[in-house]
Amino acid sequence: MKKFTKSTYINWYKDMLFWRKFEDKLAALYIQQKVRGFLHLYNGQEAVLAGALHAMKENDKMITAYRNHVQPIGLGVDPKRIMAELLGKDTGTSRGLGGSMHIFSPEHNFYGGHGIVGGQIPLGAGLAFADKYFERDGVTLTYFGDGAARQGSLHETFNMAINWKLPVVFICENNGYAMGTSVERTANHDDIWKLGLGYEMPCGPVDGMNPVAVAEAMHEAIERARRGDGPTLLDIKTYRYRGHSMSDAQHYRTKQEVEEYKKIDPISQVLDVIKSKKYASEKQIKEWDQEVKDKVAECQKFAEESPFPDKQLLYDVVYEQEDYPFLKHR
Ligand SMILES: Cc1ncc(C[n+]2csc(CCOP(=O)(O)OP(=O)(O)O)c2C)c(N)n1
Ligand SMILES: [Mg+2]
Repeated sequence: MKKFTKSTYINWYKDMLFWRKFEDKLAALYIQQKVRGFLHLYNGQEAVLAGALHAMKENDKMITAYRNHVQPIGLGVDPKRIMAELLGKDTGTSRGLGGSMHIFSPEHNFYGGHGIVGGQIPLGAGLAFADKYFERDGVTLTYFGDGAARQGSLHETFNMAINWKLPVVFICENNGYAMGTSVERTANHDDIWKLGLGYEMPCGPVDGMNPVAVAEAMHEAIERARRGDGPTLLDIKTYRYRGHSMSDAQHYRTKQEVEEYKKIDPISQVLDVIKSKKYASEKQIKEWDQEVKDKVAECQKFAEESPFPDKQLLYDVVYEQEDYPFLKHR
């Protein structure tokens, strides 16, 4: 695996801070009703992405649920286009037609962006199947929440994926809650990784607040898949600071609980390493913070100044099949 060097920590700090501030800006734009519909933010979970990117290689793919704005940024999609998508603009990744939950960019190996809980789990195995079938190098990182772990589709997919030794890593981003329901309330035990045991699938828990721990676990799982030894299930214990979505009043948890997790915040942990190892001066850190702010402002400016798509686009992206059998009965 690539080593954890000074530049690893510096890049992690700058990237994770950018992702967080980018999403803080989205929250503000949501309150101004410039972002419409649902908005599920990633604040607190950034180490899960930072660690994964460290372990991924060029042809590896990612698929996730609706908490999906920063993963494509990590994979190289222009963040200006993502913000534009959220504002429904023509310059967005899907010309403004997908919105928050549906970021998609196969050119960057990002396959969405899925609103049906657990719906992306079989799709992720399908992407991995295609790579195996066509003898292409590539591992698919398939993310889902703790709430999706009890879906039947997960079990059907696990069975096939281990049986066929598909090059996939199943990653449960266990943030403790499915909307307002805690993991403890939905099952007999809260160690989701144990679901892998029944399939004899390598599995285990991972500290999701620390990008080093995530990168190490991901590396092992990704390389296992790449050499043909099949899937792994990682139960990455993380936490989201914001509500499930912007319309969540959060009556199901206490403010103290959120504060406890902020003490082990991934960005602060990385910054502590930078400071203790003297990788950068206070002045340098302040400059990075300013760079991040400017970059977010640039995204906002681009998104706000972009036009909405022309109404004609609505007619271009739906179709009526002339010989559809039921049409003649209307
Ligand atoms: C099949 C299905 N059932 C219910 C919902 C409504 N719903 C949206 S998000 C969610 C909770 C999912 O929680 P989790 O998988 O833990 O993901 P997190 O939001 O914590 O990232 C539910 C029940 C849905 N979108 N799809
Ligand atoms: Mg959850």
